[in-house]
Amino acid sequence: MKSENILKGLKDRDQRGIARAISLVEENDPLADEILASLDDSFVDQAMVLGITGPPGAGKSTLTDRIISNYRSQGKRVGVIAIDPSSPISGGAILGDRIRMMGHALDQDVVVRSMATRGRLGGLCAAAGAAVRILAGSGCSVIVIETVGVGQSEMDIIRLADITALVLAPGLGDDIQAMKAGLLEVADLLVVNKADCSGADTLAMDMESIAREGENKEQDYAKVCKTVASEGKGIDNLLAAIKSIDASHRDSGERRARREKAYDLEVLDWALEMVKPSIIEKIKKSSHDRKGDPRLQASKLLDQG
Ligand SMILES: Nc1nc2c(ncn2[C@@H]2O[C@H](COP(=O)(O)OP(=O)(O)OP(=O)(O)O)[C@@H](O)[C@H]2O)c(=O)[nH]1
Ligand SMILES: [Mg+2]
Repeated sequence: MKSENILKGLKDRDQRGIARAISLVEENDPLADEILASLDDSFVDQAMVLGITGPPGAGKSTLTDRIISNYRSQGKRVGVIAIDPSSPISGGAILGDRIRMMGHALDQDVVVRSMATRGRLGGLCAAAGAAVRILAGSGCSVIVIETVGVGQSEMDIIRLADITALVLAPGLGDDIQAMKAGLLEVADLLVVNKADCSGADTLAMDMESIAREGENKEQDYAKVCKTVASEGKGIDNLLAAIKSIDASHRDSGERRARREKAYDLEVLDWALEMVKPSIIEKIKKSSHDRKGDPRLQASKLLDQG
């Protein structure tokens, strides 16, 4: 696709144009600057970025699918960035997410983008941040980032979201315990999905008490919502909770504070991307004997200016 066609496609909100634009920015293509400059920043400012995180199999994609339907019935255009922790070669999870969102495949106002965490050259935050901008700039007023909450890059990426929902489900075992601590800190909302399964009430009660503990900390009270994503139950209530959190974050300045932090994170990620090639070049050129402390060698390399 030629550059003017990509820019036109983006302007026309054409799915292929948007997909191509995201790929080019991800690849740090020379056209990236032009693409990003063509976007309407006011759309980016207004859009709501919703993070959906939680352990594998909790029902994040099924829930996202329902969330899309609900926002679509309100006439909103929706973007989805599905972060895929699997290898880009297997493609398993990507396919799974695509299939689960197939109900929206023909809808021009639902734009789904998968992004692999492994085997990528660039930083995930940089790429996802750019994708958020492109989706928002092409008219998506809600952008969902779905990510499994493990690993540092995935924890970082959730900081791009204005509001984060942690999705849990009964019967997922000890994994939840292990990941809960870190994820709870970033969650504005706790979703107990698979409320039709046994153990859901206990899990919800546990979450309620954890959320109440949170009340004493600096963070806000995290609300607990029960859902049966596979049957579309509890979604209205969940979206009402999201709406009220969004409104209070806008009032309190929390939304702005989060956006500022996210912005800095993206700048850092891009800056690291940009210095990496020159450092690799320096390592290649330097005539060191590969003895002694590599850390010292690194600082010598950087001191060379
Ligand atoms: N019983 C029941 N099953 C559900 C519910 N929601 C989702 N499921 C099923 O749970 C399985 C996992 O759902 P996904 O939406 O793929 O879960 P996920 O969190 O996106 O999984 P990963 O992307 O692999 O991390 C699927 O077989 C769904 O049909 C629910 O509310 N109740
Ligand atoms: Mg999924």
